[in-house]
Amino acid sequence: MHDPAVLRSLHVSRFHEAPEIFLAPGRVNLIGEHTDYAEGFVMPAAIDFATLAAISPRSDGKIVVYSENYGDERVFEAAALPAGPSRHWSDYPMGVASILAGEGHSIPAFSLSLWGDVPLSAGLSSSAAVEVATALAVCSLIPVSYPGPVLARLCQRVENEFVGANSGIMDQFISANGVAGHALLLDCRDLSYKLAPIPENVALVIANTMVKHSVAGGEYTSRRAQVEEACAVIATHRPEVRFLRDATVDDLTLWGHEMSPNALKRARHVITENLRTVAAAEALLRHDLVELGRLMAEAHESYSHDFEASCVEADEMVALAQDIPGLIGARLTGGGFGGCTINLVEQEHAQAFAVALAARYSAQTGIHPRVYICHASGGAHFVESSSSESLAAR
Ligand code: GAF
Repeated sequence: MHDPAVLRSLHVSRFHEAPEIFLAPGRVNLIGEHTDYAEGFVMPAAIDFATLAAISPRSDGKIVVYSENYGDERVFEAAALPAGPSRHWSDYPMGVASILAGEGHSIPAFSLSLWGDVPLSAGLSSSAAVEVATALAVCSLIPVSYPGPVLARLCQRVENEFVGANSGIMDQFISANGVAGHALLLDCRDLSYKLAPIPENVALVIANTMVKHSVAGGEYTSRRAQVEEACAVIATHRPEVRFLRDATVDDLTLWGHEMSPNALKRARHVITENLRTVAAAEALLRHDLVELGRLMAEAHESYSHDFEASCVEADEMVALAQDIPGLIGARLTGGGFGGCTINLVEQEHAQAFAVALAARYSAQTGIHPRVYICHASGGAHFVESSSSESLAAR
C-alpha cells in the first residue's frame, strides 16, 4: 500500500515543510519483450503498485533525498550534482536531477521523500516508477512541464546515461503515460500508441517467482548486443534495416547462416515477437481472448527457447498455470532471468487461480511466491495535497 497521507506526515516530521506529492506506477508487459530497443512494439499496462515522491523546497542549497523503503537519507549540493552513479538507491533520483540539469535547468535545493510498493527486482519497473515520480516532483519546483512521452525519454536517459543500464523506452513510457483499464500498443519507433482496453472481466494476476531480476545485469546487455549483431548482418545486405523492427523472417532464412547461432535465435525471437505483439493488440481489440492466450503462450516459448531469457522457475510458473480454471494466457513478463509471470485470468476465477498457482509453485520449487491481483491503472500524476485517502485500495 502506498498512502500519500502517511508519506506526507513522514515528510513533514523529517523536513518540517508541507510537500507536494506525485505518483508514478510500475508496469506489467502483456507481450513484446526485448523489442523496444529494436524500435519494435510492446504492449504494457501500468499497474496499481506505485512510487510516491513528496517534495518541498529548501533554502540551504542542499538536496536531501530520503527513501522510506530503504530507511536511508542522502545529502547533496544542488550546485554540485553527482556526475555519475554510486551504485546506491539515490542514483535514480539524483540521475533525474542530473539529466534535467543537462537539459539546461537550474536545479533548486529540495527535500524529497520516496516511498513505493512496486516489488523490487521483480521485473515490474520499480526503478522507472522512482524516476518518473521524481521527475514530476523536481519539474514542479523548476518549474517546467513536459509532455508524458518527453518525460519518459528523459527518464530513460537516466538509466542509459547516468545509471548505466542499456534499457529501452518501455518502462518509463508506460509509467508516464498509462491509461486506466487499458494496455498500450506502443510503437517504440515513433512513440505513437493505440489503446487496447482490458475487458472488465479479465484480471492481471502477476506471479512473482522470487528469483531476482536486474536490467543492469550482464545478461540483459549481452542479449541486446546479440540482437544488434544480427541486425548488423542483415544490414550488410539490406542497408535500410537499421533495427530488427525493419527485418523479416525471410531475412533470417537468407542470411541467418552469417550470424552466430545465438544471434540468429535472438533475432528470431525479436522479429516474431513484433508480429505477435501487433496481433495480440488486435485480438484484445476484437475480444478474442483465445487468440490472445495462444499468442502469449507462443511468446513465452520464444522468450524461453530462442531468447533464452527465462529461468527454470519462470518456466515452471507458466507450466503450472496452464490447467488452472480461468487462465486466458501466461508468460514471463519484463526483462527476464527471473521476476514475474503475467497471467490473464477471468475475473471470477482470479482469487482461486492465485491461491492454486501459489500452492502448486511452492510444492514444486520449495519457494513461496507472491501473487498479486492487479488492475491496469493510470499513468504518473500529481496527488492532491490534501488527500489522505489511500490510492492503493487493495
Ligand atoms: C526491461 C527494460 F527496461 C525494457 O526497456 C525492456 O527492454 C524490457 O526489459 C524487456 O522487454 O524492463
